[in-house]
Amino acid sequence: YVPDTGPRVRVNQVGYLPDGPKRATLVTDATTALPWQLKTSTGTVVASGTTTPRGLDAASGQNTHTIDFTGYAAQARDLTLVADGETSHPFDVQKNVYDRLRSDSLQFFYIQRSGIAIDGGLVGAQYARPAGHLGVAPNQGDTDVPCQPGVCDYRLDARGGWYDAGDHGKYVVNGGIATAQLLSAYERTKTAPTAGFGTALGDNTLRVPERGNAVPDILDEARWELDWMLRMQVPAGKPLAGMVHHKLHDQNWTGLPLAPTADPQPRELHPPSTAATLNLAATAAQGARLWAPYDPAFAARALTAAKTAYAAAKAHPAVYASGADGNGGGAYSDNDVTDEFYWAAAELYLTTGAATYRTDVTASPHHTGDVFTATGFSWGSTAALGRLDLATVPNGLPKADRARIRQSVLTAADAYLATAGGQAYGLPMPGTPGSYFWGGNSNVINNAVVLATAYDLSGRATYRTGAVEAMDYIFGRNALNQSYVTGWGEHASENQHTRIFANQLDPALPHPPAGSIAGGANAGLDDPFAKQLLDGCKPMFCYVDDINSYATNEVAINWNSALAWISSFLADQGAA
Ligand code: 9MR
Repeated sequence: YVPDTGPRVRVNQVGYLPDGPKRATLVTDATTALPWQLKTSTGTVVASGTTTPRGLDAASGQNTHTIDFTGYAAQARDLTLVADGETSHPFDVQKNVYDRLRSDSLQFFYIQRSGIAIDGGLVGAQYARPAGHLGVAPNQGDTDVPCQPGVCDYRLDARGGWYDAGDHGKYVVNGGIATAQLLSAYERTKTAPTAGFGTALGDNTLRVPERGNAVPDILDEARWELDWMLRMQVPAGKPLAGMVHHKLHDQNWTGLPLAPTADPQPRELHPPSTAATLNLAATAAQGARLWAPYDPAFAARALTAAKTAYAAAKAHPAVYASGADGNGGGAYSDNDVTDEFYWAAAELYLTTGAATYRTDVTASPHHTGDVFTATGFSWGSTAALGRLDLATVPNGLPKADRARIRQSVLTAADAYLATAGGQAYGLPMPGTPGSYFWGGNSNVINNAVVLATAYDLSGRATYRTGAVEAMDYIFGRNALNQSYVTGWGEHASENQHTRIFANQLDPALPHPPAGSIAGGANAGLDDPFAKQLLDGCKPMFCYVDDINSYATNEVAINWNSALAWISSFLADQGAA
């Protein structure tokens, strides 16, 4: 199988900021510098130069050159780069190049909502559908869900939340990081000196049913999930009260396509876990401080639930979800919850200022350890979420400790810059197969989030450059010439693995909505379709835009939340 990778000049197909970095990658056998030209849509050459040969790139197996046209700063549409006889896909240089991505990436969450009819008047008729999993036949949940046999003697009303990904499962571990990233995108508008454009995330900025309620729409969206996570908490008086059920999903896997309303499988609550409990503690605590001005009663309820959850987790610190519990839904197992403890303690401390949480923060190994690993944070590795908030949200940690925390973000960003500088395609991930795994696009973006936060903290342009350039990889400057975000870029993913937006299987169904990101290249080839098609692929080639490849091409809330955070940062850069 040889994919059609189009022109050998690889650009960010969406575009570049006028005052941002502008680099492209040429794939060529040439070993010496070649001339390049930047052309307008009518063929006028507006910039030119010579390439920088880089030799063989390990992640792609390609010989590449870098084209640097950062010097070009005028706004224009449909530019192309020409080198070695090849013409790139067209792209824009515009201040507002990312403006609409801010709302597109967030819109994904409304369309993934469970337990509510999706209003085509808001998001387009093709996405309209009746409410799923409200106990209306053939659905068997989620308003009155039993536990798996032997797990509990009660049922819960666990309606609502977002469908996790291409499946109809709902997982507290993963709901947590996704909610947190939406909350942090919003909180950043309060804390980042370079944001200052917070109205872009205010009320009436998203097409959600709550628009016009005087609450920022991004908080309305995050609350849809947080309300559900609160429902997953074990009731008082029951064994493990205050803990949180790990997940709720179908008894057996279903096929594709399948509308949420048509899912006939029994739904089940799976056992509580310490990880899920801490995910609720962290996000409910963060939510409490953000909802305080808008809905004090909800904020108070969230904080109480967070404290109860945290106490329950401390009482039951090693209740792990089983890695084998993967029928009908994903396992999301995680046998190291020290990072979730740190994250939850940090959020509770930031919201309450209480000494007991501060003690737990400073006693955690993650408070002094390196939480920013080379391959980035993710659902199972959440210490960075706590660290980033301790660095950005005002708090009473001793001055020297606060300075050390903030410096740790800059130090991590320096490492990501160094890594990116060594990559033919400019991404802040090491060029080894171990950097290309299930959902890795979100880890690339999360490293960009650290770079962006370093810029927010320091104002140093080099970090802004790193954060912006990392996204070139996502939007097409890569070995496959593939933009991984639906509707964004000349050659973009549109056949992601999902039961709802399964156009590839049924033309009457839509593609995923614009702003949906695919998991990305995965050298593990963890699904049979990718395995048979792509066996032997170089890491950056281990991706296919086919609905059957769930391990390279699924949608997921935790991947879109990373995209939403960075999109808001990028949109702010254009407005600055
Ligand atoms: O994102 C998850 C990834 O890190 C794991 O390696 C993978 C296998 O356990 O599961 C991914 O999460 C999936 C979840 O288990 C079920 N819903 C779809 C998620 C995205 O593929």
